[in-house]
Amino acid sequence: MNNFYNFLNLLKIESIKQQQKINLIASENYSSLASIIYSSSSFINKYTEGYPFNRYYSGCKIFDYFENKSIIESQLLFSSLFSNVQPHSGVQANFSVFQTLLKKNDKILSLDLKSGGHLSHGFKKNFSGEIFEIVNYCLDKNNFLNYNYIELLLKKEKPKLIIIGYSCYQSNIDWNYLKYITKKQNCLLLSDISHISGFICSGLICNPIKNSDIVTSTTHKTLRGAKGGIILSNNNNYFKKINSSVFPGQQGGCISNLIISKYISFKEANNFNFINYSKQILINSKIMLKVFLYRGYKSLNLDTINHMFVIHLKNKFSLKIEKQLEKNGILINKNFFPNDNKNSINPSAIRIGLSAITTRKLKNFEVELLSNIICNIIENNDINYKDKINFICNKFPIYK
Ligand code: DSN
Repeated sequence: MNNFYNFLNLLKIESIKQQQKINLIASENYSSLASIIYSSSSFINKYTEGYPFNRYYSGCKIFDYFENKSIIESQLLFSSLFSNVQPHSGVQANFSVFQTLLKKNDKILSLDLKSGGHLSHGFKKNFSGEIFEIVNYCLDKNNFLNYNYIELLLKKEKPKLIIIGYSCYQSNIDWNYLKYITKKQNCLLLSDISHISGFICSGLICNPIKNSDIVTSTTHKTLRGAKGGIILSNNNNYFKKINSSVFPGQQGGCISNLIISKYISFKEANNFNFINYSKQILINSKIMLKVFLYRGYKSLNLDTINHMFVIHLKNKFSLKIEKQLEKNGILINKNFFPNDNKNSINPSAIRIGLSAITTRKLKNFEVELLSNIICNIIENNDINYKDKINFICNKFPIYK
């Protein structure tokens, strides 16, 4: 009994912590109360192996209805002909795509981890790096994609698949041109839009669905939903194969309660208010980056077209800065800078994302204030902004 109450206490402490911190972690956000309620519904008890109207257990009728709704809503949201909403995560979505398109030892061309690639895009300690042959492209000296260089690698290496989509890229991606050069070389194109899917369904970043063989995304970053993954495609050669790669290829039963919760977030994102939300993230992100640049910091580029940017810390240690900011109530994550010669525990940069604080409705004035506070903390480790951050957090509650 005692333990039970302690657990409840820990949950309460976590909620209070979330409320009392400014969260600038680019891969996090706050899903709506509706989405939380559905994610903790009684479907947590239900096994639902299979697909709508074709399950391996009985009693799935109501879930069939919800999964179908979730599929249709995500297709509407991303203008896709096919959607699989079952992947437990973005990594599992990517692995299902690999299983659909590739065989063991096939060659993948992907951005290296330090330049903004993802673990599941072929990092050598990840399963993707173990079972496929990985060739990396990197960014040019100004930290932009270099399409000529990618084309050269496509010709030289003849990969079976190229992965486009990154964990910290601030600039536009020319998917039309990428489709053109990959088709010429008979290379398949996977777009992993995990970080920017909210911008894509808001129409602020172009939708790569027509230019990609398959698209994957997580559902909890700019899309602001329950934690999970999704796979989309317009190529009907793959629909059946993707489904069988997800189940039974990669997973058994899906997490039913989260699929219903995903439906709620797709529905919420399919709304004019969500477009305004995405527009405000972009405004906030540009304001904060501008302050950093004005204060003499270097970012990947001089602008950002999405919710995030990376800041080089010059001679400071990111591990120390992360702790200094957290002590003052601000959460960020340490990040590599392209060609970083430091290790992943203490890389040269930090990554900042504005989606979570925009959900809390912080706008231009507060974001500029906060940006200067962050720079002051980075530059002076004795400074104390705890009260100010507390004040901002109280003024902008996560849930009203
Ligand atoms: N590593 C996560 C991110 O922060 O981008 C994605 O898995």
